[in-house]
Amino acid sequence: MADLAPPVSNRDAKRPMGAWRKPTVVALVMALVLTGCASDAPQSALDPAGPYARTLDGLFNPVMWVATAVFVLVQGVIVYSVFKWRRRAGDDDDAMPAQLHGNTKLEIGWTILPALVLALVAIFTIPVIFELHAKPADALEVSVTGAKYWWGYTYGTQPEFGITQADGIVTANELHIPAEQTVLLRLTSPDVIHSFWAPRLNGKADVVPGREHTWLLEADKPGVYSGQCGEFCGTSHANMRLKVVAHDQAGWDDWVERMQRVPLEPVTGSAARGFQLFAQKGCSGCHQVDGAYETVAPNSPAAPNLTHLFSRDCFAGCIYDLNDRNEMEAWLRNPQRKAGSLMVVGALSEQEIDDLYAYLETLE
Ligand code: HEC
Ligand SMILES: [Cu+2]
Repeated sequence: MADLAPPVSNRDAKRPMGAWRKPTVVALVMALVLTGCASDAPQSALDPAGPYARTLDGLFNPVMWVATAVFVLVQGVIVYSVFKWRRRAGDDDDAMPAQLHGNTKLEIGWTILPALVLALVAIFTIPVIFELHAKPADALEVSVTGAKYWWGYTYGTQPEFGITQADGIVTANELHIPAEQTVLLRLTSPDVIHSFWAPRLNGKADVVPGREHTWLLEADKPGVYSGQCGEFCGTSHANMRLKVVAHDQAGWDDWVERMQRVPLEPVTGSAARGFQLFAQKGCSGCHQVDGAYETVAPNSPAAPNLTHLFSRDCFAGCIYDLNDRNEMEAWLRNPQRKAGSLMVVGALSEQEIDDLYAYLETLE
């Protein structure tokens, strides 16, 4: 690196012209490489997949052009000045340039102009702020909990969306919604500040303890839209991902129907032993299973409701594949494989892990 920035003295009049070429080339190459990142990124806010994300994109574009114009103008003046008034060979090294102080016209100009630019940006921005904080009456409502380091979703009884069960639907990490339907999220946190972010469906919304923020989502088409926590919240912040699964009408009806069926308690074999172990090993102290383990220990950390665990594809903040049995067994063997995980269990024998797995598998 040393040769990139050789020690340069102000007085070094004979500095060769080529000295600045290398850093310039490096910077240009880096700019090219960085702008080349991830053309098919699944989480790109620049590839909106619903009306709210499109609204934001529609704000981003004009603001970016305004910012680009300001950037080009300011940098242009700087670059122009640097070249025009640079020190030339033969200049008198000890002479001071003319010292100027104050220019009222310029100062008024560069105060008013940015204020006007910001006012222009505000004209675009303010209506969007209101649009994104509306609470449409015909929306599907979901309460979202951002907890260390996973997402919980509770759907209250809403017969117009097929949810008729008195205690609604509770699930984790995968947020299921109908496509082409406004969804109103009510965001809260039991611990620290998180941020709910599914970039193709809307921007980030802070999830703050002791407050309820609302946020809107809507997907144009059925599909899976990935997202993640957007606010540093602790060791496994980067492992606090999520998926939004948007269904067509038939898919939504199936999902709702499945989520309202209470799983049967296993009575024989490995799964029945797993069912017993679920209480004996303390799992039920933290995890709820509807119809079987309804109440958790008062001081337990917030933990995913496991009633329909196997209706999902991913677990533990959507970082592990639920269709891969090895991932789940590794999790039960050592939940600390996810750094900072708040799941604490004693050592389990391989037999116990098999039995617990057999029980968990019945939770579909
Ligand atoms: C001290 C509380 C606690 C205990 C006890 C506990 N867990 Fe957990 N469990 C958690 C928390 C918290 C998470 C979420 C971890 C994360 O994603 O960061 C979790 C996640 C899980 C998940 C993934 C769920 C999902 O949808 O992401 C499964 C499965 C699970 N635990 C099973 C068990 C089993 C089986 C036991 C008993 C052997 C157990 N847990 C004991 C707190 C606990
Ligand atoms: Cu978080």
